[in-house]
Amino acid sequence: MLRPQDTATRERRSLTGLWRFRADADGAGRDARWFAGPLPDAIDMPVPASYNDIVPGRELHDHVGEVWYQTTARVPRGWAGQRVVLRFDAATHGATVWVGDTEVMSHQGGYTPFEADVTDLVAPGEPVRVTAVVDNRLTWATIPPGIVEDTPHGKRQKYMHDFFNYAGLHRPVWLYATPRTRVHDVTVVPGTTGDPTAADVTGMVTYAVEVAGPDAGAAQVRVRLLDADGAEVARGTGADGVLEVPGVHLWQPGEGYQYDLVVEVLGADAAVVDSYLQKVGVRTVEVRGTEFLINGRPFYFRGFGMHEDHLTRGKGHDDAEMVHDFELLRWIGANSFRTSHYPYAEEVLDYADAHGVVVIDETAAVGMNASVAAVLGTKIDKVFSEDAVGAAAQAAHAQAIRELVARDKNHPSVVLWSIANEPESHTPESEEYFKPLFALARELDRHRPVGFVNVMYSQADVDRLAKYSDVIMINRYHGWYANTGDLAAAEADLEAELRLWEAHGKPVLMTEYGADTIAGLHDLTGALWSEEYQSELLEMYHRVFDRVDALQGEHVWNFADFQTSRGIVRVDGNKKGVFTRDRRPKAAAHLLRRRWTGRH
Ligand code: BDP
Repeated sequence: MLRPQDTATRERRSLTGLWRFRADADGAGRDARWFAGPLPDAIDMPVPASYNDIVPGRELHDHVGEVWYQTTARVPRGWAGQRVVLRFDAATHGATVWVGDTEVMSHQGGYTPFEADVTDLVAPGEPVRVTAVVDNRLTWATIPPGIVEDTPHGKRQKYMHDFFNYAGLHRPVWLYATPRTRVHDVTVVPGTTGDPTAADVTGMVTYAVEVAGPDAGAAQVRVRLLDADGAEVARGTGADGVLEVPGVHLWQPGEGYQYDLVVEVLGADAAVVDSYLQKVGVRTVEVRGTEFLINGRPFYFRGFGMHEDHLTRGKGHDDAEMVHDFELLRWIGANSFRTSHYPYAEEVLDYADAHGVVVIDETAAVGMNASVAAVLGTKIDKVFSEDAVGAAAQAAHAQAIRELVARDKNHPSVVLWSIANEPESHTPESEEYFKPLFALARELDRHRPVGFVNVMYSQADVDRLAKYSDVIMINRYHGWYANTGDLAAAEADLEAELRLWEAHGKPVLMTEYGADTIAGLHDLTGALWSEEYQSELLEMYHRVFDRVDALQGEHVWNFADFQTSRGIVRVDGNKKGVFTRDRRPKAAAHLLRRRWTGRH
């Protein structure tokens, strides 16, 4: 799905700012038609932001069910005759939207965009009322899954994953205008002829353009590829084709060189009807034996599993926080991260593209594991069954994969899809559930490797899903959840385990390793939760990593401390960050910086 843009033929208006807001725990608003007029008894709520921590107290923090958002926007006068679209970059986890009194769309899935053509419902120059009801409930039909319990004390949301169920309008909302006949979608697949490591490489950019609208049938497509200085390096006509770029400037880790593909729809008189600008990074990705190759060269992942998580705003996108997080990644010497455990804001991927940061892009399929759930305090009997994660979840999961690939397919930073984090993967039921989902991801994108992240409860000797993955991604907590405090035993077990995974003959990535650490707690006797223990544990892992050839990457869990649900194994959230929640370094940050940059 294309992002809104300002071009010669397109214009967008951001609806971010303060919206009117009201919680609706009893679900009264739909019957009472709260969309049909000014939202009654509303408070101010910033968009984008999670609503949970804006108001002090438990009520909104622990709210289960629907909340209402409303704003009024004026449609620019200049949009007369254009097609007008209303787009939400995300509503977590589901939403229904009205324009004026008319319901225009519903969407499930908290981290991907959705939009509706509202041309007939708006008048250029006039104000329009936009109302959205957003539902934070997680059930056995949602990704991620959860359980809503009706108790004598009210509704309670249980979930099996380890991050707080922040909700609301987390990303920008847009009104935008396009010509009626327009570029509907663009797909680019970059490649090279021959060896991408050669001195003079020819880039091959395969493109496909979809045109929609009343005159789509007669429309012509023209594409021009411009280099970063604006010079045209290739052009093509027709809705699809291949552009050759001799002496191509490759996109690479650490250098986010991108071309601009100017896509134009031409009318009968060859006049430009619509133009859209698609960034293109030319790079190749390949798994060969135990190596992960970017542009034909082995790439070793250094970085983190992260979270979209900040004080006050929760999962709300913010450019200042985003750029600061990327600057911290640069400071520490990270070259990559995983969008654990859901698709991040598109702004994040754009930034990664532009700065050569490598991304493992993950769906929101997390918490499909009874053993992990038990550690976090929720008991479930059988995860993969019709009473829990069954056909309904699988359909939602397939849709989540479709929407992720549709949104992120053109990002050069994305080199690997992760279709789930830590599902149970040793039972026949889990294999039956996942087999079609791996096939779907491969069918949707034939050019990127696909994998999932394995959990410690489904080790190499029993796991049934690694065979469907191009890359082995594992999260391991030797020295924390296993061999707690005993780093010598942990070191032996970790190495033994990695040797088993190595036998698969595929690249192995450690996608999580770490220890909870209270910033400022110091101890010289190996005390858990101390800054010293976190550093010692990471050093132990690094010794092992440097002995195992198939190991192609290390992502520490986590970049920063983050909020979770209440529980006796969490102290104001998960403290495995190497930065605190307000981004101050723990001792481990300096250790990682030394390892990853060679600086002392
Ligand atoms: C893994 C999960 C991650 C948790 C982490 C932990 O993938 O979401 O936060 O462990 O326990 O199970 O800290």
